[in-house]
Amino acid sequence: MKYGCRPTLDMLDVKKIKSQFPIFSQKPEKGAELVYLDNAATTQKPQVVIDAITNYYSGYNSNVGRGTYWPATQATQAFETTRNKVQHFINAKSRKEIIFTSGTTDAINKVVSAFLIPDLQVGDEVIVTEMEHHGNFIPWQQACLRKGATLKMIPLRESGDLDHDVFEDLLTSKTKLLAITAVSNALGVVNDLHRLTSKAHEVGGKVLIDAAQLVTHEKIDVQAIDCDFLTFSGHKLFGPTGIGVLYGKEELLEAMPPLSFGGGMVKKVTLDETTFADLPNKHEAGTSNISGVIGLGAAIDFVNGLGVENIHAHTRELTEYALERLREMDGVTVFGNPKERASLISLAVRNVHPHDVSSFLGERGIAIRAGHHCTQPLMDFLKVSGTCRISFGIYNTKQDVDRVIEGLVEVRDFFA
Ligand code: C6P
Repeated sequence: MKYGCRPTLDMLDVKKIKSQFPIFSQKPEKGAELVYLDNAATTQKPQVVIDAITNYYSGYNSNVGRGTYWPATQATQAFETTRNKVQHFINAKSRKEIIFTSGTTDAINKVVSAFLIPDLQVGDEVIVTEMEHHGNFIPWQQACLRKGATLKMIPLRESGDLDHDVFEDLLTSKTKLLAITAVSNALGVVNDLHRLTSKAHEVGGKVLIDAAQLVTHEKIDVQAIDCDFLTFSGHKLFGPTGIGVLYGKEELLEAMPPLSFGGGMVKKVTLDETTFADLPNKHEAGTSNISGVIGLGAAIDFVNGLGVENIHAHTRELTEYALERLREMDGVTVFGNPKERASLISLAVRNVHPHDVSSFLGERGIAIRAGHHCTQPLMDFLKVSGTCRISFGIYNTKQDVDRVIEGLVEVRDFFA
């Protein structure tokens, strides 16, 4: 679909979109129909993505970048076409800047070991935030501990927004890197990436953005943000698990040692030395997750067909409706009140453990997540061990919101 003729929200037929996700057509023998409200954990998969993976395995299964026979050339073309799709999806300058990884966590770990650690000196500083997912926290923390560097943390204001005044005070000439999530997976806070990035650059720091939760929230433009690295996972974008993307500015990826070593990433190997392939192959050792890449390509087509802005408009409407209903409820606390919120809500039911809430709802076919959401520093800030999280996707409806609210009323009254 051409950009200019995308459907508007009113034209999006959610029922029709939902029918493209086979999981929702299941009629469970026992229990209620699935109300899936755990989209921040992973999204469901549309038939086009499942078909793309099946077609690869049944129609042209081969390794890529090696063979010259027909299934291999077709597989290589599908694989490399996805790289172009990712490039355009995030508006990277060049396809050489797109490296396939197994996910966000893998991409961040690779930047830590190939970019940060080799140059990290005692006394250098890395800045993260109090809202980071452990995947964008522990790798930096461990690198700093190992190398005698300092890990600094941008605190949150009561609303859940970052405290930008403190952030600016944290920046020094020793700031090596700022690692920041675009969207908090536990509070839904959306960060001001342009402002944070430009401030870090003023002191010469590099910036990595964890975009795991951003991909269905807004159209990503790495050139406009001017970040140095950006990572995301396919499975939160209606794509398969086990595939993710590392974007890096070409000059940085060029200067870095390979993310890992092995087949497919070399020009010449002798007993004494190895010369490495050009970007992007230099950073993709071994056989890639080919079906995952092809599935990711189909997921990007699916999302482009709908328009990220339309997905977001729909899920934002549901989020606002849910917030309105939750705020009317006695015995329920919503965490955070950020300036800009993505399509997720963390809450607590008075005197009920989050896991009891999620189990109770789960028995009624309502899928939410409970726990610390891999954000324990944030839970410490909130002074709780965990929360209940509702997160919306394109196939959710107001009826789903009503179902979860009814469930919360029941759980509250049951445990009262
Ligand atoms: N958050 C959630 O339920 P992986 O597992 O590598 O695909 O993504 C890790 C990750 C990194 N950053 C953020 C902001 C995330 O939300 C996640 C994954 C899931 O919130 C699973 S814990």
